[in-house]
Amino acid sequence: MSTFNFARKEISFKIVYYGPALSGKTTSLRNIYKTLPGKVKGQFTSIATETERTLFFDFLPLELGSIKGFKIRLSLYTVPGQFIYKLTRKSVLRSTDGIIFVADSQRRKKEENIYSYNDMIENLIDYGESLESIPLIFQYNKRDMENIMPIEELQEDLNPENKYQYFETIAIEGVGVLNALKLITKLVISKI
Ligand SMILES: Nc1nc2c(ncn2[C@@H]2O[C@H](COP(=O)(O)OP(=O)(O)OP(=O)(O)O)[C@@H](O)[C@H]2O)c(=O)[nH]1
Ligand SMILES: [Mg+2]
Repeated sequence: MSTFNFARKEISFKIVYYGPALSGKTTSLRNIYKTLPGKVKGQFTSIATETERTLFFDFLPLELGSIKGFKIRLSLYTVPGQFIYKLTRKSVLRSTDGIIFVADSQRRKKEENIYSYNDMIENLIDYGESLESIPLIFQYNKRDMENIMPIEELQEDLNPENKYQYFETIAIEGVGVLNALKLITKLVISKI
């Protein structure tokens, strides 16, 4: 839920990177952190296991320019994709203003993508929310890998009515990641 702070003239938005385990959510956030200039980004916080798997969440605050005298703050989060962290995923998703669903393009991840998408929808429903009110876009990630599904197949699995925009991304190289962030930012801001 976007929050207005009239005293400080700030508006804050929360954006969550959702998706199955190892799809590239943390890598996307790290790349954003690496790419953006110092004056825009705050500290990158990652609560992860020794093997770099997200344990609770990653967090990156950004401070963009002003709109009509209000400073725009973004809080970017990633959920832990591993199956066992279902409850943590749900709590990270709470009160989000926008979602970037990071799907893994590898064919062997087909079912996991679909499972994760449905898990996200269920969590939103439990919070009394839906995609009618929360902007969503897709990152079809790992486009550099072998044995990946064509975009049409990913669309059919996750976005069959083509309701949401998507980006083909290679998070380790930063390809498409910033464009996805720009679009979701535009969508959440335009909602207010
Ligand atoms: N080849 C390739 N590897 C990628 C890409 N994006 C991420 N990876 C690799 O995939 C692995 C998992 O990436 P993470 O970003 O940690 O995945 P995650 O979605 O945060 O995983 P969880 O925290 O377990 O949910 C890492 O070894 C990354 O380097 C990509 O676009 N291409
Ligand atoms: Mg992660």
